Parts: sequence; C-alpha cells; structure tokens
Amino acid sequence: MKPFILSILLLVSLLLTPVTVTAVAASDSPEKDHICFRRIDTDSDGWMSFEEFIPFFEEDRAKFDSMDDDNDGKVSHDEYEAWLYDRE
Ligand SMILES: [Ca+2]
Ligand SMILES: [Ca+2]
Repeated sequence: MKPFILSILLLVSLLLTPVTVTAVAASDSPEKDHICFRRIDTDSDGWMSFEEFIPFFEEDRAKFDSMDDDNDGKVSHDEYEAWLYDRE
C-alpha cells in the first residue's frame, strides 16, 4: 500500500509543479526590465559606464544619455533608479 501512496503523492506534486512555476514567473514579470545596477556595474566602481551599459541595453546612446541626468558621461545608481521610475 505504501508505495502506491508514494506514487500518488509524486504524481500530485508533478501535476502541481508547473502551476507553481507559472505563478512565480507571472509575479516576477513586472520586474523583468529592472536589471540590478550591481550586475551592470561590472567593475564595481559604483558607476555605469557606456561600455558597461551596452551588453544590457545595446549601443543606444540616447537611452544612456537619458539616464545620465547630470551629463558627466557615467550613470550613478541614483540616476539609474530615477530613470527606472521615470519610465513607469
Ligand atoms: Ca562601472
Ligand atoms: Ca551622471
């Protein structure tokens, strides 16, 4: 009897797993475009350079300039956050 119950439990958990994964993925989707600043800032100097920006946003100078609020040629964490919230 016990192996039968175990196989039922296994079947139920297999059936429930895709639902759980879908629910998690759906709740994550609003954050999809929010790339962590620390991931972009690969040399960890606290600034996003245009070179660091390209792999994530492509060679879109206009977008980089729109993030670089004080036009010093680099994007601080605050400038990046402000740009993210501005967009929403
Ligand atoms: Ca950097
Ligand atoms: Ca700046």
